[in-house]
Amino acid sequence: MNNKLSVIGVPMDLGQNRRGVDMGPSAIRYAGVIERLERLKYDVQDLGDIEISRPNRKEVELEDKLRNLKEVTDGNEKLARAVAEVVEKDRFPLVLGGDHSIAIGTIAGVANHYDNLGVIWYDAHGDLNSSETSPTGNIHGMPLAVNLGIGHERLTNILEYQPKIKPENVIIIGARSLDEGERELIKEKGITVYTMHEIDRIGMSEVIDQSIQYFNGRVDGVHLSLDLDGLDPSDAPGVGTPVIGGLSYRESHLAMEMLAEADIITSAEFVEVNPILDEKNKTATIAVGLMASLFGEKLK
Ligand code: 6HN
Ligand code: MN
Ligand code: MN
Ligand code: MN
Repeated sequence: MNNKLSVIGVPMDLGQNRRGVDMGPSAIRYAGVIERLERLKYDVQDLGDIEISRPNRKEVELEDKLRNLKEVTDGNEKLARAVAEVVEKDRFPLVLGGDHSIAIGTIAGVANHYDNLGVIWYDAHGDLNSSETSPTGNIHGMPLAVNLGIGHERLTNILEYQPKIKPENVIIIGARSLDEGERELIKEKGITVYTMHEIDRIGMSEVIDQSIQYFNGRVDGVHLSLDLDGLDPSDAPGVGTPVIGGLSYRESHLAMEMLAEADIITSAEFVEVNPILDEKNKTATIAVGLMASLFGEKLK
């Protein structure tokens, strides 16, 4: 694993309609992320937060059926440039959200440094909507589609290239809430999805083993996009779109440790931590625990 990490916070809450997730980066820092990673002997550089401009109006606005399109686009442009700079310096970008719309910027910043970037999308949702299929108009339900080149041109064309990733290089883990249009897209593009049903049947250990084997020889980097709502709300209550029946902290912890052992992750983001909806910063604390495991923390 690259021993130089750069941490970027993204106080973004405009990709959905519940306030508070913009405080995710503060909550995760408060839970001790920097110190924990330094203890693991990483050279950690905290680049602070990307500046997100607030909409100059009272009510959230739909443009082309997309909520806060301008502010979400602008924030992701800035994030993409910051992430690209980190990758160019051969450092590992670790991005703290913010709602999941920020995966548009993170992956835009990472993907053109690889021929075949693999993506693990750890989430209760597919985030494969577009304005045509979205039930909400919330851009945090769209970033995976955007990265595949599907969606509003202003979003798909960030950093002026597209698509960022190929459908055969994506693995979704933890899905249990997919909209109709998302299910159709998964079929049409042949995207690999481990739903909760499959994870229950074969176990997380096998899911991660299969994922590692699948990526082996096929990709030249793997981005982990971890939405805390992939976990069950009993473990991670501080999220805006909780879905019952999710992954436990233990399963998630195991997944991170196996990814660390295989040493395949080259960039990562942890998103959707909402301290206003949380219980005593539990979700941010769990996020930091998962990051520590991903970066190699072990008991012996
Ligand atoms: N997330 N599928 C729903 C929508 O509005 O498109 C929920 C999306 C949730 C997105 O949690 O990152
Ligand atoms: Mn998500
Ligand atoms: Mn989600
Ligand atoms: Mn551990």
